[in-house]
Amino acid sequence: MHRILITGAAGDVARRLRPLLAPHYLLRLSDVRTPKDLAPGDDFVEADLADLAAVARACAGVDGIVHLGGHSVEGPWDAILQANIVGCHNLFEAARRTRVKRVVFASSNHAVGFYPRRRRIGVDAPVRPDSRYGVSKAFGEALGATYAYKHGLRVTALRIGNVADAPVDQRRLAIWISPADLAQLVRIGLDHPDIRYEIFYGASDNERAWWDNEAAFRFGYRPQSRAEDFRDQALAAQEKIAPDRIADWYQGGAFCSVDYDGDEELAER
Ligand code: 15L
Repeated sequence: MHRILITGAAGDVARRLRPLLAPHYLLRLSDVRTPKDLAPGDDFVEADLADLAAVARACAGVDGIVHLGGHSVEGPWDAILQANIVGCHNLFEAARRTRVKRVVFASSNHAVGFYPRRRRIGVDAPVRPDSRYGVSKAFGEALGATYAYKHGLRVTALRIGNVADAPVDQRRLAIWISPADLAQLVRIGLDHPDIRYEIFYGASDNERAWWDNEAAFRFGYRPQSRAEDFRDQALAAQEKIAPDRIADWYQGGAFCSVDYDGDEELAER
């Protein structure tokens, strides 16, 4: 991979990833808003993901795409529909039309958020989205598989936990990923010769992990960061958060408890 496009370039994850990817690729950036830290000479194409022609202009001439764009938390259906359903379809379709070779799609742990924390899941577990946002990420994973097997794109979906400099609470001790480890996974998706369609969990080397990331390890992922190194500060921060029966039970946390009117009895498996 030589020239890559990063969508959602004005967002927080892109801000952390850009300096880690810049030594290895020529970066083109795209977003609906201009990144605050854009430097003179940066290759930036403004594009709304809901506008296929604009997305195709952003994709023209790149070898690979890191698709971070879209709505990054739960939101009203129309916002999710435009940014993450229509927008994700436009991204894959524009990639196909402009003959991009690879897409790394930022999926999310919320595609499987309704598994209980006591259960360890691999990438083959059926999706259990915890929100409209989680459903849109499951949709993106499904779309990626279609474009991989039908149209020959090489696609990697990363079910990202939480990207930050350090885990900020107890749940994040299980799902945190450092920017450097995320960059490592992105680079596997962009460059590994055997990628056709893969799902990896975007997590660091976390003792409390709920996910079996064997698939990523097979492709050479060797996370360097460990959530447990930040245990004391994360647990101290947790003390200040009110207990929540639903959020504390399920992997997706508060995404599960918002609007919850499901069974009184929580899922054991
Ligand atoms: C996500 O998918 C979100 O993009 C991020 O903002 C966090 O909420 C993260 O999940 C999380 O689960 O902590």
